[in-house]
Amino acid sequence: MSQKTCILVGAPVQSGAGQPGCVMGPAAYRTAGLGGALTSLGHRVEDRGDVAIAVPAPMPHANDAVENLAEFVSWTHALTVAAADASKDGLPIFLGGDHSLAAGTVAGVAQHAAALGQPQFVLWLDAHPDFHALDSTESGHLHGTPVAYFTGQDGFAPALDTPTAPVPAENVCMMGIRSVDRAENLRLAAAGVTVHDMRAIDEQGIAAPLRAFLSHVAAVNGRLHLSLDVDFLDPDIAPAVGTTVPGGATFREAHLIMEMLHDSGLVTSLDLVELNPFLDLRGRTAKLMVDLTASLMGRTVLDRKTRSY
Ligand code: 5AB
Ligand code: MN
Ligand code: MN
Ligand code: MN
Repeated sequence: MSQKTCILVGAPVQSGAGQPGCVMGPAAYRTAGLGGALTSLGHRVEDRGDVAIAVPAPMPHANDAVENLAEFVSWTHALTVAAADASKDGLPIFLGGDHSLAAGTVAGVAQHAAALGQPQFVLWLDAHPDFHALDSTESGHLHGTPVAYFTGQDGFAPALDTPTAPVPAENVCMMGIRSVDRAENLRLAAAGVTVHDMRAIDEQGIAAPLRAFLSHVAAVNGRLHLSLDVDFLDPDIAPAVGTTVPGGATFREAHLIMEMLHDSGLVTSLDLVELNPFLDLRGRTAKLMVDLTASLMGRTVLDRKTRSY
């Protein structure tokens, strides 16, 4: 197993969600033992603490539904810088915070990939595609917009410029999708994002489509960002999220993805998002997210090297 330097970056963002609680996410991951789980696997861990923003002046938008736009803009700028920086020093793990943080984290890691001359890919594990722009969101909750932003779709100007290194929509692979709004559906098809919804996973399992995606990333020497939304998981095993949708990934499907990702050696950055500890049951969702991260970073049931068969 290759030893990595894991850089923990807290992103206590909750301005993009419909209800408060995600601000407690970074503390919950630390409490659930994320750092210790990584060091026990032989990795180096550097915890950079939490990113913070100054309280910004409100920013109105033509779409009246939009909430907390100024906070979204400030977080996106701050996290783009933090992510580009951390990428230089190791494998960043962003402790969310709601999913609006991925507008910044993915823009930042993609900037670093562009500097290295490598293509950036994103594996998006979520019940939702988060593919609204500011003009199409109906809820106004900006955690529903980050993929549209970091793939450079229209509908963010003049609040935000297009990222300096947008991720091509064809480099985004989504799994677990089971709640898509009409405007997102139209835009996803036009942009060419690969979407494996839960129906496809029911029919094919997760291994075949994941293997196909990973061999493509490897073939073009790509860097891979994993964005893991708690609501990708079935709410029965992961209740601590504000946007539960029934019929999510099982415990084993989620672990198998992490195990295959570990074996691929391709993951270069990670978001853990949407954990709302206020909604958790005795820390079980926080602990599950830590265990999934441990699988991603090399924890196995059997040590392959010492297997006797
Ligand atoms: B999450 C919805 N599409 O726009 C909207 O949890 C849900 O980061 C967004 O995936 C869910 O409000 C955002 C209905
Ligand atoms: Mn999401
Ligand atoms: Mn979601
Ligand atoms: Mn959510």
